[in-house]
Amino acid sequence: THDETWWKHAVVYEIYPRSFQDSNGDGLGDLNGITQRLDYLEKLGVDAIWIAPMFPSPQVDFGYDVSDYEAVDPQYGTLADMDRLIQEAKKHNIRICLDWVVNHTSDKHKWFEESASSRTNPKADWYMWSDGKPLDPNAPEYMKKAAHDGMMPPNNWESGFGGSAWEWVPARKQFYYHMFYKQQPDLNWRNPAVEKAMFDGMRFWMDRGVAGFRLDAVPTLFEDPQNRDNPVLEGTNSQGDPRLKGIYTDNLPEVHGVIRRMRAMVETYPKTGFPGSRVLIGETYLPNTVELDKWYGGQDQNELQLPMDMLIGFRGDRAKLDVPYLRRYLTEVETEVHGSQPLLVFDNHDNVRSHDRYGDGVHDAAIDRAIATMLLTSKATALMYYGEELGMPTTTPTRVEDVKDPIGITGWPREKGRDGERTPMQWDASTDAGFSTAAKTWLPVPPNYTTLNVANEEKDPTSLLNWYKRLIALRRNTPALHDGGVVFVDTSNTNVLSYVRTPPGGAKPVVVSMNLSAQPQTVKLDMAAAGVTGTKLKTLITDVPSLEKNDRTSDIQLPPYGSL
Ligand code: TEU
Repeated sequence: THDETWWKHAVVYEIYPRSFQDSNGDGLGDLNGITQRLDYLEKLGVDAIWIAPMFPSPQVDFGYDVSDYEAVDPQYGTLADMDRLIQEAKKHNIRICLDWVVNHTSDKHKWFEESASSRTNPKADWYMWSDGKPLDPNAPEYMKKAAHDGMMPPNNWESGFGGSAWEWVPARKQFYYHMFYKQQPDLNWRNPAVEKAMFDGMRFWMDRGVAGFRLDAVPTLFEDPQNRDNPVLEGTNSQGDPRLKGIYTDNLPEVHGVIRRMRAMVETYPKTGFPGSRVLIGETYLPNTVELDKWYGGQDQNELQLPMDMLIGFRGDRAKLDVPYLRRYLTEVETEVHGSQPLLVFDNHDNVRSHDRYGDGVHDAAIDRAIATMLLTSKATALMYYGEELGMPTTTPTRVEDVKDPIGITGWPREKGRDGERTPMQWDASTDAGFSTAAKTWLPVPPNYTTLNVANEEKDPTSLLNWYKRLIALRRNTPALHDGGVVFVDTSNTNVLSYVRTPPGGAKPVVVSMNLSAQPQTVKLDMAAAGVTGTKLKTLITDVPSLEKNDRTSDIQLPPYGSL
């Protein structure tokens, strides 16, 4: 039934709870704030929200360091607030997905405190403990820096957030492994008790009506049991340490067993709340469709419904809307992974916003609309990030003393951290952009909030917000935009991305065309190449006023970054 596969073609909206809406004037967003904004989300047309971690946490990594998986951080509210959010969201037809941090816990989690207390306690094997090796004067600096009592880390593994991935604990005279900050010790997934504890936590939330999980940093669950050194590549990483190839720390095949068991557990768990399957979304960052296919479970389709690959766009990098590349990419995700449901994502809380990655400073508004067009006219499930629908800017701190993200503090000035993409949501032109009433918000509101905000965009028929709303509504009501095949046409044109979507069962095909260049283009749409003959076009949506009534398939004048 339609409900069974609600997550296919859905629009999933990521909320960074710290920055969405503050309901109690402390300068931090909270769960009641999200509840207050459900009307907005429903009108936008989202099917589900994914809330970044709102569990109790020392907030070293702003919630990605969880100290209790079965409660709510008092900064964000109470369990009763969460229950109410789930119930209220349901009235708005919105499902709630949680961010399940599977790779590691906080070092303040009671599991870790127990595990770190001795080598013999009942949780001694819940984390990745290892003896050190004697100090080697030729070892790289980052390994020597981690030495204690004349002992160095067991190998060269690096934390993704800088320095050695090993931290010494005097009580055990051993090191523990942390893929991220040292306050985020990695769990030992070879221990069945760990799997059980994490699955129990998922059941706790499913009982409360949660409709799915986004699995954080899931490719790094397993490490080489022999602790072999990762191969050293040329050059240095963003923290200035040697670059390594993570063959012994990343994407180990054992992870797929866990995911298969998790999928089966989630699927067979008694239904609560909403009809339809619960969804597993994976933060998988996959390099190619061969790897992507494995995370779906290949032929069996028994792993993640929605692994994300992020081939489009990446942290910090200025990116180009390269038409041949996009054509290849979209073809691959739609056709080469056993008919799986693709997931498209441009923005999240770890990467410079697409507005800034792709913007050229001249055509930013049209570029934002073209990105929305691509996101919402593919058959993919669309993952979007709060503020993306407004064209909110990335506001990176300019002084190290203002930085909140520890990556930015340790990496300054080479790496300025992720604060820029986490600024408060811009609701209106009042104090703190309507986000809060506090004298000081946790991150400053970008100065353009007085003009760029929800209230203004709601009033402006040409705004990005209204473009998103119209596209989401159109996609919902147009079978060709969410089912059936795709044929790319005019593939010799390297400036214009055009495709025909042909739904099964005789519904009308839809053609999408975007000029992804800064020069005007004359477009010819070879509909016959897509097997569509003898038709006149009828415009469904365009941001080019002169094409509102277009019925031609040739001689179409598309201005820079125009969408039809
Ligand atoms: O990110 C995992 C991840 O792969 C990061 O290394 C990401 O590449 C990095 O943030 C880019 O600078 C997840 C969360 O999304 C991130 O916010 C957390 O900090 C991280 O896990 C640790 O839990």
